[in-house]
Amino acid sequence: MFDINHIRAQFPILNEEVNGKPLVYLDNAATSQKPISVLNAWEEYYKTINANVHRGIHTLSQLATEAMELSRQKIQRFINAQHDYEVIFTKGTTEGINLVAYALTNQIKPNDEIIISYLEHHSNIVPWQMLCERTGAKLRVIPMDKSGILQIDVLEEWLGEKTKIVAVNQVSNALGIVNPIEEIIEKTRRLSNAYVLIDGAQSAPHFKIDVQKLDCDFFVFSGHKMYGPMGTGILYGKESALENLQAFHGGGEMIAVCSFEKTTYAGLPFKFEAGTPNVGGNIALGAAVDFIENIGHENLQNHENDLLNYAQKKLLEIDGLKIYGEKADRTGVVSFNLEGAGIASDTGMILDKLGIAVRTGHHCTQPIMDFFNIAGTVRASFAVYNTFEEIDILTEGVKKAQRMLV
Ligand code: C6P
Repeated sequence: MFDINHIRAQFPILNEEVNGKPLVYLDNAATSQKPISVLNAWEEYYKTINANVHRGIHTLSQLATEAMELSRQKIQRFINAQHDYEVIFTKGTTEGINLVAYALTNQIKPNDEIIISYLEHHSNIVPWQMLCERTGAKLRVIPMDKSGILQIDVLEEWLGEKTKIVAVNQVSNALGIVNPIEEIIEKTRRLSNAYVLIDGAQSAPHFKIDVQKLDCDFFVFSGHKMYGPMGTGILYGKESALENLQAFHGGGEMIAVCSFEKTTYAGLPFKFEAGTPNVGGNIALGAAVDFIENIGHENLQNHENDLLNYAQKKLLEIDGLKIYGEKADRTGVVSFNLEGAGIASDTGMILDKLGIAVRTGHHCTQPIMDFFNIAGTVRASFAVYNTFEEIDILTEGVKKAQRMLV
């Protein structure tokens, strides 16, 4: 049974008022709100077992270590990784991608190729550009059509011996478009020996993820977008792919033996977890996984699809409103502009006065904005606690903005 009132009751922030109006939080692609169970898990850790992990013989350290490793196992099951040591705790998607891009450096030669797509967030563009600068490799970008659909046929021609990594997102944060990653992975496997990295920042909060079925080498996502705490994230890597990577950060816990002459590295996952981790955050991320699994992926996805369809229908009733990527398969996001209403942030500011939180601007995807020849969009993005009434409030707010601005 999907009970929206029961779900909303778990999010204290949803009772807040903003600018004297009940909060309508539609900026979930930027970060989701956190349920009580996640807040409690975090607080309980600090109140009862706060200690450093993997370092102490004393009881608290062991309890903290057990709790964090339990969370790693939950995340392993959540994404269906084969081993828990394939799950690396990070600060978020950005750190996960930077880690892989840096740690691949010694495997890349001048004129090797790295393939990304037009629909990437800056986090899945810039680390690869930096890798190209370090190594002399070339960046190739899968083009898209006017609807925002990736033209993946080019891969038949592009993939080959020179391709070293294909890095694409499963869902675009700017437009909500669901990309055909299964086909991209199949082509990559058939035509090259390249690694595949999937940026799952916008898919992990919405879809059931099965990294073994996908057969990707790396899958990265952020905890804070899936009801977990800020400053948490996951890099999944297939054991063989992770073993091939050079170390990223050097420091405590990532060594086997350290001397001034030579240091050898610890095994997985510790080789990639230098320094004291975000123990409380990582434990609370496990509670976020429980929250999603208690609702059930099917319930969550059905509700979010209904919200998206309803929002699209209501917003398109407004004359002069254009949705970007309207014709593509999408999830969780409606990105739009009002004709003649000036810049997107003007609409965003009016919505904010009405208690409605949306994101405006380029959404860290400037190439997509350049493609559509716009400076930005207004983006409403949904989570499982959003309601149809909130979409009605958004629609009325957008109409009001149109009356004021056009
Ligand atoms: N997108 C948005 O409002 P971090 O900041 O590391 O948690 O996630 C980076 C990132 C990478 N890839 C995709 C597809 C993303 O959507 C994001 C974060 C937020 O759209 C903040 S810019």
